[in-house]
Amino acid sequence: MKKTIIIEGMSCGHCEMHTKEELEKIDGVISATADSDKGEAVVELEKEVAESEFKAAVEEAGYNYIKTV
Ligand SMILES: [Cu+2]
Repeated sequence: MKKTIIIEGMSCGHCEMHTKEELEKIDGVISATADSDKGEAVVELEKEVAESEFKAAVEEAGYNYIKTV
């Protein structure tokens, strides 16, 4: 199962790395990719993860969580 997270504030590869690392700390996230050009991250999940977990991870990385689609 994959979900896309809309994020504001990433501007380069370092931002993508921070976001990826924080998202991959979440229990249930197998892997994450982040794209600063698109302003989004895609997470591969092994189980349901609450949207609030994604929000907390994105904010911990230092960016603005918009929504999960
Ligand atoms: Cu950056």
